[in-house]
Amino acid sequence: MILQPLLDIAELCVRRGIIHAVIAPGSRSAALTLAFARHPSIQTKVIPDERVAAYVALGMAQQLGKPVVLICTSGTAALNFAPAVAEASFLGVPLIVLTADRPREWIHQQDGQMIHQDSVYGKHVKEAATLPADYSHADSLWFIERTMNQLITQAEEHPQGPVHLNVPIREPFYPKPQEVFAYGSPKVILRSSGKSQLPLSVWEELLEHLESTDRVIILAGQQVISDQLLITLKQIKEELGIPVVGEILSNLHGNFITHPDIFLASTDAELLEDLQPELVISFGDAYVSKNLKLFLRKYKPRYHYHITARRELIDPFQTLTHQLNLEADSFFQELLETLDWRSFKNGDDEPETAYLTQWENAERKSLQLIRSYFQSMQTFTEFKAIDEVMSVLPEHSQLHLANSMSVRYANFVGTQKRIQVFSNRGTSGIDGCLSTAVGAALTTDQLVFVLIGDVAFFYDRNALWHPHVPANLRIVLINNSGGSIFRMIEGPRQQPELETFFETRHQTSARNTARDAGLDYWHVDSYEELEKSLPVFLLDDSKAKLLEISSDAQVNQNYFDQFRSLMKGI
Ligand SMILES: Cc1ncc(C[n+]2csc(CCOP(=O)(O)OP(=O)(O)O)c2C)c(N)n1
Repeated sequence: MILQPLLDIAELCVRRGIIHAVIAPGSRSAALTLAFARHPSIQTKVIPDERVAAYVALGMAQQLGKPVVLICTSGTAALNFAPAVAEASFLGVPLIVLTADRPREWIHQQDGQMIHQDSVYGKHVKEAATLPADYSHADSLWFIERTMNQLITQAEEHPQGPVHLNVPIREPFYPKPQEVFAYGSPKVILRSSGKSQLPLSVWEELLEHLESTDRVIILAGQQVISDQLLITLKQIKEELGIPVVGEILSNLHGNFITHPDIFLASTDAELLEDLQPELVISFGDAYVSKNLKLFLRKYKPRYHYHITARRELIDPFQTLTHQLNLEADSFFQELLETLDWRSFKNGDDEPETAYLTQWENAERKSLQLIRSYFQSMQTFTEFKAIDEVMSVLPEHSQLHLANSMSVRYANFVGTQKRIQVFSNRGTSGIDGCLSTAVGAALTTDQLVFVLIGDVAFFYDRNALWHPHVPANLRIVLINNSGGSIFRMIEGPRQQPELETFFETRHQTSARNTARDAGLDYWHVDSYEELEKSLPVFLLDDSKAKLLEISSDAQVNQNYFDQFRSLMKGI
């Protein structure tokens, strides 16, 4: 039966500029599926594995900066969206999750595909609502329209995030041939808010703190950064002598300090004291570097301002003194203009750069260290193989870094190129790294590279099991036959259970997966083979590709240990 209000949900999404939907098949959700599938302005992708579908939607929404709709049937289908919903929540990605449900009087009545779906995602959605199972009363229609407008607004407002609409549907599920299938005219209700302004006293206090010390750093967490903000940060560095520090996931693209994970591993207390800030201004999301966290927790700044739209106080270094609910672009622009004007007024032409020089020296030493480490390495290791791959990535491509060692190795190597780098660091799960990259590749024309370990890859193999695998996807599979991170970190590596209980060693190759999914495939285990395959792997042609790089876990461990002791001596 056609449920007009559900057709109108699709129409409302279009009216609010939401035109992408990822659908996992099911019968109870048929009304939702048809509403979105038949709408001429909506682009749909059908993905049977709900966990994959949700991560693909996450990858798409992250690219678009707009919500993507996710649809599934009732029961455990809805639970399988949960990992990606949690990631979207912590990463700040907008998703509109529509789950079909049985009407609530059927719970515990031994009917199939029925679980507790009300608020099934808990605190991982910005808002959740369940519709009444009645689609005819005028008040129901008013509620549905208003609620859907509210959910879209919630998903889009910063910090963006997922929202959930649970939709109880009674049989019959499918329209009869003679039924009229026509979209209505749902009302768009917009909620708007003005630009938030910092109270003058807070602004004055910040300026006072800034002007009382030369030891200020700007710290950039994970984010997609705007070109305008990059220009502003460069000016802040050059005109005010303030170091701008980040990681590969901060997307600073050269010119800044991006290897703190190397030089902050140093055991030289004098160096670390020299780098200790008085004032930190941070923005963006999570950091990969443990060394950065340990450094700031030990060498604490006196003041720490964090710029974010989030309501929770965010204090990963246990140093937070102020959190400002502002947009980073305009905040740093205003900061630059104000400080420039004040130093001009005071006749300070040249900025004090001694502190900046200390950070830049540490950065330079880190780059020298990693270059000479790779130059002297003849043996085949995954770390150097990753360096070689990263050195040939084309400008204006994307790099998705899977959790585990991939994101860590890549953070050590870094990049100076204009490559957008992404990673599921909201919750750091290994379960949807490939699917997220597939979603991104479906949404951009750029080449999308994903650097991924074998456990994360095989775990998420269904990312390639649907008809939408895009030609611009390039998978670099770092196969060391297990979860090697466990032999890199203190704790598991010392246990006799390492291989069986932590690494989960295996002998699986991706050859058959590549064949099943119709990907071009190469397997390499030497630098010669890697160099030979890279030019073809990089070709921007009509087929997705998988490059499997095999290496020995013990050898990788030995060389990584060597790198670690080099870092300590920096
Ligand atoms: C969903 C989920 N389950 C378990 C973990 C814990 N975990 C972190 S890394 C890892 C192993 C990853 O192995 P692999 O992808 O081969 O990468 P490598 O360690 O070899 O770099 C595991 C199981 C996790 N992060 N996410």
